[in-house]
Amino acid sequence: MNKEILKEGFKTLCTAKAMTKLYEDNFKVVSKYVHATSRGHEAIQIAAGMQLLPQDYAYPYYRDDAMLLSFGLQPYDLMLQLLAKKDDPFSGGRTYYSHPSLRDDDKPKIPHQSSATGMQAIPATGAAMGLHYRESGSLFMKRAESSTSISDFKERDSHFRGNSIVLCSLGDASVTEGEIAEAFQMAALKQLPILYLVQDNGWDISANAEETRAQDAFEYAKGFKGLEAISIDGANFTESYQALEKVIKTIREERRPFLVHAKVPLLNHHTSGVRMEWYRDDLEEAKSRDPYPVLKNQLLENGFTIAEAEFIEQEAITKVQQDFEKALNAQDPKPEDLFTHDFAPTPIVEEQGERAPKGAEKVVMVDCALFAIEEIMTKHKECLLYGQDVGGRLGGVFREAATLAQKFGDERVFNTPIQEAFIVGSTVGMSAVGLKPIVEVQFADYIWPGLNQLFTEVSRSCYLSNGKWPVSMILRVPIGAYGSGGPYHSSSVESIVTNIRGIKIAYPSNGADLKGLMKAAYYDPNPVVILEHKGLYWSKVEGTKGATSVEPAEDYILPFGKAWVLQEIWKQEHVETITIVTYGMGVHWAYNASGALDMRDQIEIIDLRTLFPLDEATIMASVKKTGKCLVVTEEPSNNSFARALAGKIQEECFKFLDAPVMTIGSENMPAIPLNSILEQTMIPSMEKVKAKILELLSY
Ligand SMILES: Cc1ncc(C[n+]2csc(CCOP(=O)(O)OP(=O)(O)O)c2C)c(N)n1
Repeated sequence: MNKEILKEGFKTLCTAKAMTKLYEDNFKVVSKYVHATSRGHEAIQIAAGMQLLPQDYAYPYYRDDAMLLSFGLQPYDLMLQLLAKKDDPFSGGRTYYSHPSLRDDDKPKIPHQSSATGMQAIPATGAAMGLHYRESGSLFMKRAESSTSISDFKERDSHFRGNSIVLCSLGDASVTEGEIAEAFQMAALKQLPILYLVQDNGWDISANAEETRAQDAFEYAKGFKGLEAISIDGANFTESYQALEKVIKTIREERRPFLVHAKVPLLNHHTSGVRMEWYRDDLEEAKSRDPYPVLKNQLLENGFTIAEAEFIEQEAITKVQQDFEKALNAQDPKPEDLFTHDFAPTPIVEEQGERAPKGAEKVVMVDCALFAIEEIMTKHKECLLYGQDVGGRLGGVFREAATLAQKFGDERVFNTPIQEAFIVGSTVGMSAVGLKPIVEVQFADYIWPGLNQLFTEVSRSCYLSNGKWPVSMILRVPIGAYGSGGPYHSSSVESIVTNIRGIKIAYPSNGADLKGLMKAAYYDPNPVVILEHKGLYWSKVEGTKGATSVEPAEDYILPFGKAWVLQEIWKQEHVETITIVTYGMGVHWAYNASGALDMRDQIEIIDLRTLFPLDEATIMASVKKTGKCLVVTEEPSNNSFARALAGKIQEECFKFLDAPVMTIGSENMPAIPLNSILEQTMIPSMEKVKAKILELLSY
């Protein structure tokens, strides 16, 4: 074993160990915010961390403070997060100790990962999938065509040429999470360059291995053909270093996934809040496996003197103490720091290009989306499209991706297994390696397994990394009821999605808007969900011809947050007027209802186009003019986005209102039944909207 490596490893272990001790000695001060330390896990963490390179991507978990030190971070850096200080290099005081996110040139890249156990496996595997795609060669061939700046790519090139790998670090108990299976499946299926490092201390929190698993991670990995696994003593630095050296070399060269199962003792508390003395019955045995004396002995066996080892340790202790004193005096964030980096700035702020070119054909809404994506993919090699059944054989169950695989190849347009969590969460990693994925869940009804990733990983990455890792992705979601889709192919989900902060949401009512918004979404550096009503895709539903549009030109782009007043009226003194605020299918119900009532000059209709950002200025100005307002939604109205909006309108326009702001939506039943009579009874219609308009007008 190389002496410098041993020395470096020992120094880092002593530093991490000294930090645990210092945190215990200063418990009152440091336990204001929760923390967990690596004590007992140091050897494997350091052995892994020392062998990663700046072009690699690392997803450490909350116990990996020793790994962070081995990347070159200083105790001071970590203590700034421990104390949630403003200059915490990871999150600016926003997230817990040892929850890193970093983009330093000289260190492995650390995309944001959440505090939810195991959930980083999917983003990490997404990053490996991104590397896999980049290495396929299709990206760089015609790079000059891309509108992404060349210097941007040059900067990234140094990371992608050669042989980056991804490290995903996990605790043993997190491996029983269902999402881990999705990640392993994809890594094995696509032979991705990722190392899953499982640190097995035999404990969940207080639940132990006997209670929580039928097999350990090493045995579990055997079920994934193509995922090679080894099991090692993670408390032995030399064994860990050498085993990882081989594994990492193999991944770098052969581009395939590995799982390293490292057995370690947990020698400190689970976290500062859950103390070992409350429930641990194995502490004596655990102490007998302490990695510290093992590594110290390895130093001595390799020619270091006791005095040299003690000197290294003493230096580490002194440094930790000094850094702590410095960190204690560091500044806290200011109240105004709360408000930064919820989103990265988008360049798309104005409507541009030709919306209705002369002589262009009228096309259905589904094709407007398809053509938008085709134009994007032609221009941008970093754009990929994946989801269930979107590949060449079918091109999407709505043919919304038809011909794309044929045009752009199976590397860029591909089917995924039925893994909504992976589809959504992998975009975090894809985006981290510089790609721009467009993904789909097949129906809004099946967004639920993906919602965890959308909320936990996708939506918070920009904010919690203090702006370092915005996630650029588009999630297409076919939504809405029509033609007896039944309880699992009809649901609306916008109230759930709009409750997730950190994402943008479009819900267009027509093809031209969909095309323009798709373009804006692509150039937006933030995550975007596009809700696409299935009943509008082909304008087959009666009264939805308006969703068909002259296809906008390639340069047409429609910014988020600009509503469309599709039916505008004058302010009137002697006639009752109302504003209808709506989106998606509601736009067609409202428009047809106002026509059927012959009240087009009494009813102003606002199509929101995007639910977030929301064009409140246009809404409020209209309601102040008309004096009455109806919000139309397809969702069951209780506790909905529409109700919340109605409340907000009421609050802001109260003095101008002649009636309460009203809402119409579906009936408040748990599901949309299959039977067509029941379906019609459940959801709104032009007739129901008509009746509601009359009720409001006569209030
Ligand atoms: C999804 C999720 N569920 C529950 C928790 C609460 N929790 C935090 S740590 C932990 C135990 C994790 O054990 P393991 O993965 O083995 O890591 P260790 O702490 O032992 O290193 C639990 C249940 C969480 N953070 N995320």
